Amino acid sequence: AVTTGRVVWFTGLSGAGKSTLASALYAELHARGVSVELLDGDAVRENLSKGLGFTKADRDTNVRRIGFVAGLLAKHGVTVLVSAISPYADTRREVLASFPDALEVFVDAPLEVVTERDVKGLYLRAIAGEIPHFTGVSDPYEAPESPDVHLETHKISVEDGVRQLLGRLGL
Ligand code: GGZ
Repeated sequence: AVTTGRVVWFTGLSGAGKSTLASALYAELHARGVSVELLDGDAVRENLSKGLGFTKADRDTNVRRIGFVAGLLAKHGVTVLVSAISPYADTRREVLASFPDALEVFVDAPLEVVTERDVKGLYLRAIAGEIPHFTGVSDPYEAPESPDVHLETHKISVEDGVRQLLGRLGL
C-alpha cells in the first residue's frame, strides 16, 4: 500500500488565525520529524497565484491550484497544511473530496473580533469601501457546516488548537 500524506485545510476569515495555527502545527510536526509542507495563502498569491484577484472565479482558481499542489505533495507522503480563506463551500468540497482523509479545519472568529484585531488594517479599509470584494465585509464567507475540527480562536489558545489538531491526526 502507498502511504499518502494527510491534508489539513484551514479555512476562515482574514485575521481569524489560520496562518498562526498552521505555522504552529507545522513547527510541531517538523520538530517530530514529520515530512510536512505549508501552503499559505499569502505566499501562494505572491507566487503560484500571482495576478489573481478576489472574484469568485479567481478565488476558486486559487483554491484549485492549492489543491493540485497539495495532491502532488501528499502523493509523496508529505503532510500538507493549507491556509487560505477558501470562502466557497462548493469549491472546498470539490477540492477536499480528492483527499479521503483530509481534515477541514474551520478557524472561527466572529467578524467583530477580526475587525477589532485588524492585524493588517484591512478591515478598516474594507469597511471604508476601499477594498472591493473583501471577505466578510463586501464578499461572502460560507462557513463549513460540518468541519472536522472547529477552532474558535477568540476562546482557545494557539497551543490548545495545536493540541486538538495533533489529536485528530492521531499524534
Ligand atoms: C480577502 C484579501 C482581500 C480580499 C487582500 N478579501 O489576512 P491576509 O490578508 O494576510 O490574508 C488575506 C489574503 C486572502 O488570500 P487567500 O488566498 O487566502 O484568499 S482565497 O482563499 O479566498 O483565495 C488578506 C488578503 O489576501 N486580501 N484582498 N478582497 N482577503
